[in-house]
Amino acid sequence: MSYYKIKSLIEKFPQVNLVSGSETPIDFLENLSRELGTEIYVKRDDLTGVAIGGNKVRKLEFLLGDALSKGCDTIITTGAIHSNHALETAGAAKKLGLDVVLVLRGEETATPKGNYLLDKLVGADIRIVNVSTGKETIPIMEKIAQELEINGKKPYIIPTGGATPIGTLGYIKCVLEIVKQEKELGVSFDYIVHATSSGGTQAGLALGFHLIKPTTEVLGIGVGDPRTEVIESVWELINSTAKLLKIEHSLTKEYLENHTIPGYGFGGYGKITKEVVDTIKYVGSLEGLILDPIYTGKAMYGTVDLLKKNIIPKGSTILFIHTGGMTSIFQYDDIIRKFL
Ligand code: 5PA
Repeated sequence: MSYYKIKSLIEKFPQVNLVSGSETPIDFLENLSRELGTEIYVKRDDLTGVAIGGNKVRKLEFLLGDALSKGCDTIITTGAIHSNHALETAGAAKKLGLDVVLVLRGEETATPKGNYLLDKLVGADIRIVNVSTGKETIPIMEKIAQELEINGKKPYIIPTGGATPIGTLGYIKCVLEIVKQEKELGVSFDYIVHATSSGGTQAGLALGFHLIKPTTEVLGIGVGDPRTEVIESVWELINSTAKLLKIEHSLTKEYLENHTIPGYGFGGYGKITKEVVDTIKYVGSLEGLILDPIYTGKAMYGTVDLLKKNIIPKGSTILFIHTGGMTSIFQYDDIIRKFL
């Protein structure tokens, strides 16, 4: 399908401009490329603007566009206590003059630190709930929405990570941006590599490249969530987003099974090991680029390892998506210090 066809389909959806300067840079990582014997570039989606930046801002351009088009005035969302998504949503909602309620999974007694501290600084209404899964926060958000409605408010619920077809449009739009930047830079990426969790980033990139430039392989590196659940949610998002766009696609679940890479979760979400800290130091000392310990540090470990194992062949041109999350360094500083 042509670039312009996808562009015109996406433009029909309500959206707000949140990404600073409307696109994020792509930088060549010269020292890392020399070390790894390949051409590796980074897409600076950590610089999307709004709070501390990150991949959620792209999804929020469409999600908040949808909320505003429906006349909503209060955004409700959820995540772990240090969720990047929750902070980005709070920052973006505030910027647009909307109220925001964050339902965060954690302990009432948690010390405000990292993103939880920043959530307070952007003035979010924070409700800490002692539940362990994202699913359990759905009825809690629905109840808050009902209460708000009784008080004359118009709430809009965004699920974990903004993982909806509307949110996924943000990463299809990002594919258009990358393809345009490829032309400007005179490169063609063989591989796109990124951290995957709630699935919208991977669904948007995989569907977008499949439609616009199918020779590019999109690899989602699992960062600790159960792999089968990630594949299920990415698959569901791909199909529901294609339906929303009223288009056919020939991506298969088998493609996702081969492109959702296991083995780099290091014990699960929020677990940080020496290998992850070493990777952050390695990239930091070669490029002055700071990765985070929960998502991008693990995804970069995976990228380097896939190159070592020749699963990504040496000499390939790779675009690593820096999806943000840097503040978790300050959340997990005690653990990180142990591995310095
Ligand atoms: C997150 C997710 P997806 O959720 O789109 O798969 O993105 C994965 C991802 N990088 C990658 C960073 C920095 C992320 O924060 N974060 C979640 C959050 O609540 O912050 C959704 C889990």
